[in-house]
Amino acid sequence: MKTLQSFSKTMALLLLIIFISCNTKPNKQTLQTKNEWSNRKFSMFIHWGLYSIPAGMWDNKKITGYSEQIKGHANIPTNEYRKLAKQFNPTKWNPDSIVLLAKKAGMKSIIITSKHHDGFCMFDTQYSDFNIVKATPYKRDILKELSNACKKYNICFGVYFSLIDWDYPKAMPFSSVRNSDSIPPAHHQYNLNQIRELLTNYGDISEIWFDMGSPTYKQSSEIRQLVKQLQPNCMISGRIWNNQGDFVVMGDNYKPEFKMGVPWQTPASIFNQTWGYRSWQERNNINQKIHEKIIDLINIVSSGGNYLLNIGPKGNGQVVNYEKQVLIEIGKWIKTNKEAIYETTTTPIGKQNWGYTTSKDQKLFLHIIDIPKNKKLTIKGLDINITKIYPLNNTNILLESTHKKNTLTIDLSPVLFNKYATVIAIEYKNNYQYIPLNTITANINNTFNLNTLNCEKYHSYSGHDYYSTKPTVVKMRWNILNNYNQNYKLKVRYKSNSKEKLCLCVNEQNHILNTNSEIINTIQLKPESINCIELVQLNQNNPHKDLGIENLDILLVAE
Ligand code: H79
Repeated sequence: MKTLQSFSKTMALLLLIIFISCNTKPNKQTLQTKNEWSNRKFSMFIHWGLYSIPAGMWDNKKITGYSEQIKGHANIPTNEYRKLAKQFNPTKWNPDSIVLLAKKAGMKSIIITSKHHDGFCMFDTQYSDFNIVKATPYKRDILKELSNACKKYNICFGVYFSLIDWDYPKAMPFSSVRNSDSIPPAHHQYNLNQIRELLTNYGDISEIWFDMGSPTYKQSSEIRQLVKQLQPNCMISGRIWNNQGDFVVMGDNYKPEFKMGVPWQTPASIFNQTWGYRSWQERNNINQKIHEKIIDLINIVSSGGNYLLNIGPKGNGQVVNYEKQVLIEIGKWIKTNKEAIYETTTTPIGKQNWGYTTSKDQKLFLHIIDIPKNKKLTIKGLDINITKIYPLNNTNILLESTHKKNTLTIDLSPVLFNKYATVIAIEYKNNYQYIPLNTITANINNTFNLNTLNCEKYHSYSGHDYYSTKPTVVKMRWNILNNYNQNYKLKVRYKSNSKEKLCLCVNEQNHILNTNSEIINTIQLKPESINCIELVQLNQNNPHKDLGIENLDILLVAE
C-alpha cells in the first residue's frame, strides 16, 4: 500500500514536472537558436546606401544628425534624393573582402542595411523600382552578393530593415516624431511583401534587424508570424516592438546599467554621431578608439550580451581605413583571448575594480583592465578549488595564488600585460561558490525575509517604439546563505497587476503561485551554502513581460 502511495505520489510529481516544463520552457529548437545567437557575441553591422555618397554634406553644408538620415535632416525632396541612385556605382565594393575583414575582426555574423529610412532598397525587389538593380548603373544585387560571400566563408548573414520609409508614397514622411511614425495599412503590406522577399531570396537569414516606426501590436505580431513562417530560425530584433522580438536591442550605443534576463544586444557605431559614412567625421587617436571598443566588448559579453559593431563604407564601396584598423586590432586581441569571449556565460562575480569576468568549461576568466596596485589581484567572497592559473597570452606562465577567509589573491607579477586588457584563466575542480555582496542571511529567529527591496532584479527592455521602451522586471532573485540543516516553511504573499501566473523557483524546484494569494509549502535549503530563490512568470511565451509585482513578502520560517 505504502509503495503504491509513494508510486502515485512520484507519478503526480513527474506529471507536474512535465506540465511545468511544457508550460514554462520555449521549445528545444527555439532554445538552440537563441543559444547559437547568444554564443556569437560579436558581429558586424553595415550601414551603406545612397546616403554614403553625400556622406553628411548637402549644398556644400555639413549636415548634423546621423548621416544615413541626411534626406530627413537636410530636407531633401524625394525627386532630388532619388537622383543619387544614378551616381551609385560602387566599384570598390568587394563582398569577399568585407567578409574576410569581419572574420579577421573575430565577428561571427554580418548584418547589412537592406533598406534604411530613405527607402532605397539595396536588394532586388518587385515592389519598388527605387532599388540597386533597377535604379543604379551598378545593377547588381548587393544583398545577393554579400549573402553568397557569407555562405562561402561560413559566417552568418542577417539584414537590417527599417519599418519607416521616406520614399514610399503611402508611408509617413520624415516628421517631428523622431522616426517613431505610425505605419499606414498600405505601408505595412509593402513591408510584409519585402520581408517575404528578403526571407525567401537570400538563403538562411540569421537575424532580421527591424528598426524604428511605431507599429500597432497587430502589425508587429503579423510581421513576427511571417518571419517565423518563412524562417523559424531567424532571430528577430526587439525593434519590431510590442514584445515580438527574440532579443532585446539597447538604445543606439547604449549599454544596460542593469542585469538582463533575456538575450540582448548593444548596437554600436565607431563614432556615436553617425552610422552611415560621414566625410567630415573627426577620426583621431585610434588607440583610444580601439581601447574603448575592446572594453565595451568585454563589458557587454561579461553581462551576457552581444556586441554589434558598425562600419559605414564610402559611396564607392571602400571601407574607411580608420574603421578597418580598429576592427583588425580588436580581432588581434580576440585571437589571443577568444576562449574568454565566445560561448561564455556571465558569472555571479560583478564588476570588480580591476575589470570583468566570464566563464566557460570549468574555467573562470578575469579580464583585467586596470592593473591592480602591487600586481596583487583580489576577489572577495570566492570559494574555489583551483587547479591552475595562467594568462591567456602565455599559457606557460603559471601564477601563484593564496586563499584566506574566502579572499583569493593572485600574484600577477610574471604577467606581460596587454595595452588594452589582459585575461587570466583560473581552472577549477567541481563548482565554485561566490558569496555575492547582497547575500541574505537569516534573522535571529532563523527566518528569512525576502522582498522587492532585497532582491536582485533582472530586466528586459520593452515598449511599443524607440522612446517608450524601458526596462521591465522579468525575474527577481534572492541569494540566501543558510547555516543549518533543517526544513523551512515557505510563505508567500504578493500583489501583482498582471494576470499571469508566477513561479517561485527554490534551488531549481518550481512552486506555482496563484495570483494574489498565499501559499505554504515545506522546503529544504542546502546547508552552509548559497541557495537561490527566483520569481519568474510561469508561462515564458512572452519573456519580456513585466512581473507586475506591486508588493511582495516571502517568509522562510524554520520548522
Ligand atoms: O540605423 C541607425 C539609426 O539611423 C537608426 N537606428 C540606428 C541603428 C535610428 N533612427 N532613428 N533613431 C535611430 C532615433 C535615435 C535617436 C537617438 Fe539620439 C539616439 C536618441 C538618442 C540616441 C541621436 C543621438 C539623437 C540624439 C542622440
